Amino acid sequence: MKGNIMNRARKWLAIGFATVVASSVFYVPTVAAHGEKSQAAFLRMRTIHWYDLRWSKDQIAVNETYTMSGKFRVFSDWPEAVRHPHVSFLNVGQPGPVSTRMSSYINDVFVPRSVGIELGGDYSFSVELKGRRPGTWHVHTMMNIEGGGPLIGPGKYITITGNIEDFENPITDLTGNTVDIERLGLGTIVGWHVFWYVLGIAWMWWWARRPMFLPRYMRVEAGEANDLVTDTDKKVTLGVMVGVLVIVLYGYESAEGKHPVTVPLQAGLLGDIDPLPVNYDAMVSVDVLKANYRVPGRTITMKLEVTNHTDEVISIGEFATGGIRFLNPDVIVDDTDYPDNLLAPEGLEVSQQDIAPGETVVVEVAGTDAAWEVERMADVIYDPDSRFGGLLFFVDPEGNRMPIPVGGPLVPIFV
Ligand SMILES: [Cu+2]
Repeated sequence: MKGNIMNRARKWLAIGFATVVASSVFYVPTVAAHGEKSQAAFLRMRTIHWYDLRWSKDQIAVNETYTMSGKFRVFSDWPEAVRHPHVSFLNVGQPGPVSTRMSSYINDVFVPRSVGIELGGDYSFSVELKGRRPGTWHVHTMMNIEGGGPLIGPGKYITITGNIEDFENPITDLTGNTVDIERLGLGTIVGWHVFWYVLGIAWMWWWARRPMFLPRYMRVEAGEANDLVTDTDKKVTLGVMVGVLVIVLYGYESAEGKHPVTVPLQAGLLGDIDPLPVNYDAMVSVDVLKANYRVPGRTITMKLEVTNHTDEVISIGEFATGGIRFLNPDVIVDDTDYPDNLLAPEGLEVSQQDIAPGETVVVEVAGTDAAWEVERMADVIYDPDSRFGGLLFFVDPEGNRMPIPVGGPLVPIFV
């Protein structure tokens, strides 16, 4: 009976093992997701909207730099689950320092620390990155919000060629020395750690040469504890004690002599950055009359009341949400080499494209693409707040783009 159960267990183990092996052999990942897909769709649609993104290159060599730049809108209908972005950090989503961040700017303010950004504001940003580790890496724009977590922007594949051994990161400090921070102080750090570690081992060896436990225990029990520590032991102990103090003092003095000018870590919130001085929302007003999405499906539809406050004819060119861009090909053709998996070049259908100056119209807009499912926006069905947000881009005859936020309840349709 027992042997029977064991046999059956073995059989199922073998089947399970074979299944795991087989599935991993046949599984070929195509487009890798890097965290953002698993985040709640309503959070991704109602926090930071990245747009006008540009990557100066997507092929670089080790030590070569590229720039990731663009704009972002801080959505005004910010979800309760994320704290307001008064302490935010402009980050880069990549698997470790495959490239190093040389500089980052928001509205031309250098932002090595956290900053505050305002709800409803538009900002420009740029990040310069320097190739370090060869490979093909999916690099994301990203904003970390204190009390909210990582808000991950669109990711693009960047290929770095060369050899990591050639990577250099030279900086000139304020005392005029040029140092390579890739290797700066490495010898000193390793040297001191090894030295103290060896000293600790030597101290233990000094005592552990002699029998350690039972004989000593018995002699302590017999009242002969004092005989366990010899005169030589006492001299060695004193020598080590004085030696350690002298070496610490020497180390301190020599470090002071070598680096007479040092400053503490520079930290602290850089304060609020003012949004770009352009008020797109005053140019066009959009009311969402209703918005739906089909379950299962890959389409979001909106009925919008649009008023054109400008004195030019404007056209609906794009709807963007959660990094996905649905384009109306008659108005906008992407020339930025936007990531394929997030781009729907012909994904936007509109019942009326052009809106005359001063005119108020009701427009039906439908965004359709596999990305809606692949990026799991359709998973808004699982979210506790079925509201969406996004940017609708209107384009004037000169080609200027006006991002106008849209948002509101998003109601699923099941039949
Ligand atoms: Cu990624």
